[in-house]
Amino acid sequence: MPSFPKEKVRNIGIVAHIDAGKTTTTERFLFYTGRSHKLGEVHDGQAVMDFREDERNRGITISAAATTLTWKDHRINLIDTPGHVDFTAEVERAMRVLDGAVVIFDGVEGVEPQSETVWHQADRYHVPRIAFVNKLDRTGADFDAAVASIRDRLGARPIPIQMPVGSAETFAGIVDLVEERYLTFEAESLGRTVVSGPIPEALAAEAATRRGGMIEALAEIHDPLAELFLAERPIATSDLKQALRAATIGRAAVPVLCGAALRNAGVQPLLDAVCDLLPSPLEVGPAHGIDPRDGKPVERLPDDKAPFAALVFKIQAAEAADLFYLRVYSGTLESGGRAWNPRTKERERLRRVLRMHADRGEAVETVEAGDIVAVGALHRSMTGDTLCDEGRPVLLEPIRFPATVVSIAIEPKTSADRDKLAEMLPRLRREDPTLGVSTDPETGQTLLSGMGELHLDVVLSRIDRDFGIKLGSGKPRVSYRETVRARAEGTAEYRRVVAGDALFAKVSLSVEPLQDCAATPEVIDRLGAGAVPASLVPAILESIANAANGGGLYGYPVVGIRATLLAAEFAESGQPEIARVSRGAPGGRRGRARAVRKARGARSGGIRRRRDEDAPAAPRDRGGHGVPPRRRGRPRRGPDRRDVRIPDRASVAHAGAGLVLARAARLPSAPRKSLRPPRKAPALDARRRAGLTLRKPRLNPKGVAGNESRRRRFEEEKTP
Ligand SMILES: Nc1nc2c(ncn2[C@@H]2O[C@H](COP(=O)(O)OP(=O)(O)OP(=O)(O)O)[C@@H](O)[C@H]2O)c(=O)[nH]1
Ligand SMILES: [Mg+2]
Repeated sequence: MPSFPKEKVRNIGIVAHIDAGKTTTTERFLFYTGRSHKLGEVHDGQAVMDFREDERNRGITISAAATTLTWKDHRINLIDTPGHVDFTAEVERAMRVLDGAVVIFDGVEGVEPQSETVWHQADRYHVPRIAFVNKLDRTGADFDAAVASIRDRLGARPIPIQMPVGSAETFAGIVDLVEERYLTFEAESLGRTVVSGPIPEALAAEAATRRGGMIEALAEIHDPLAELFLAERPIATSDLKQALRAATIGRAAVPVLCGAALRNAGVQPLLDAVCDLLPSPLEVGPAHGIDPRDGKPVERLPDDKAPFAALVFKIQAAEAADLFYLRVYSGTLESGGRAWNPRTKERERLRRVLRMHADRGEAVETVEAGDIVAVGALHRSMTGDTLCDEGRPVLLEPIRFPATVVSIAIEPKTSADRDKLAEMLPRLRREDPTLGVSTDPETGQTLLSGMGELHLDVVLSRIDRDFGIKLGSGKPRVSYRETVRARAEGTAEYRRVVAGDALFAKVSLSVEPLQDCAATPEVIDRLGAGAVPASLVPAILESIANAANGGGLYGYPVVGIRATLLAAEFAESGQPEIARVSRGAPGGRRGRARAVRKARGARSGGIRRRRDEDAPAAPRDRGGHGVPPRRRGRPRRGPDRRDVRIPDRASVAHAGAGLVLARAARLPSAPRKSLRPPRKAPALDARRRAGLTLRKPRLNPKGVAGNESRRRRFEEEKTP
């Protein structure tokens, strides 16, 4: 089968703030290109691209959806992305693989917060874009103000290539400044018929002024046009189109179009602009990666004859088999052929290659450079993996996903639900790399973490509805991080008597902020030789890192700091075995307990006594995330587990480091609470609300419950 001419392929994404009209515009694309025969509306729950049940119920896009359209000899592979901040990772992966983007703005609001985010994502991946100012039929719509906000808030160079005629209820049509035509969209045919006529007399002067402004702006960045302009020679439409295309692809300017997708106005000219102004895969240049064998940089040209290279950018959990979305950068591969995954060092067979149309797939025989397709059931590939030619391997740059910011405790209702959940969670995580699964160290409960409360709510309802797993869940909590704003020094002493043995340590530290306030803490040793036994230094450094991780002033992990160990004193008296045991003796919990007993010798009751004197209170039921911990036959935190909590050298240093960190954070520099403020929980159903009761925490300033109470106090202060 002859391959589709690559210069006529466009891989584009539709990105914007929530509700700007991405899906509404995409539905018109589908309708006018003949891909769908009915106009699906988001507000009727009928949008083809929002095919998931939760998308239709909530009226928002949650998961990016792909389709392929044909418009004027061009093949447009399009991804409609969600605008809600909780699903920003969907935009990230789309940006990673797309060659161009249509950024939609609300004609009333102009640039909104998420417009800025997607704009910067596009900047990061060097994606050329065109802007579409939508909703000009809304009261208060102001095209010029929206263009000004693109310039002022995004620091871009917007060049309007259209002019709206009227606004809000008087919005009547569009003047195409390049072709100098007046376009109206016939209501009876749902905008299918575009009437193109001469610019009405009354609009001619304004259109001419705006056209002059467009040419001047383009002449500033496009030399051939500048020459024509300065020589006052006639400028043909083709000259203008050429200049616009070069400026867009070179990311020197952003052409701005306008319309009202819901009123079916301005959509076909936008499709024309996608074909005329955005780049083909050939114009984007080679994909960059490294050779996994020697780490040397390699390039892959968008050429069918080059070795095969593709990136897995999305995995969609489906009932029958998961679907893996690929962007092919070079080479070709037959359906059923094998590709090499350099990360897993395994061959993967590309079975069932599909060109996706929202939730439907159309089988294709061959994938080639520039394609975006989905394949069924890869074995161990993950999002961000490269699939390539085994003989000429390449590792393409993976996709970066943001850290999770909110977590919630979940509790399966029955043991059958627990088993199903254990099977489902890895699949859900594979689909959604921004979903975290961990175990609460305080309660042993499963914690789901995600990008926001809406994200977690969507995941929970999906677990319930799609997989029939019944869960109790707690209160979503923001995963705050703390950092310090200024350098501070401090010294802490640790004196404890453990079963008659005196332990002593004194640690001096400085703590200072790093430039990157979200960076993992750096710990540096500046101790003079012989200050403490050399074997102790790694333990102290590790303990400082653990102390930072264990929580600062408000009990949240401390990030973005450099802690420097300035001085340390240490006195050891007996019980070296205990120290060793505590740092992890072989043989698991029981093995460690046995070792402790052995270390204690014949002193009966020693363990119990030590626990009474010293060990933190049993970490049971601190109500961390508001769900009672599950009951098991055997208590999770039995005596043998607590044996290993005896302070050892590491925990001595830990205590000192913890104090210093806390003091540093308490200085006038004031802690910096990074990340976002808590947002209002979305409506949770009554059943889950029932799970929100918080148990009163048992306070213990030394143990984790101390963190817990600090965090709770902080959150109570913060929550409006
Ligand atoms: N008045 C008016 N409303 C519009 C227009 N375009 C879209 N809408 C409405 O705006 C709402 C949101 O539209 P969507 O297309 O779902 O917006 P979206 O950008 O896809 O939203 P998310 O995917 O959830 O981020 C819907 O109710 C649309 O009917 C328009 O041109 N004019
Ligand atoms: Mg949408």
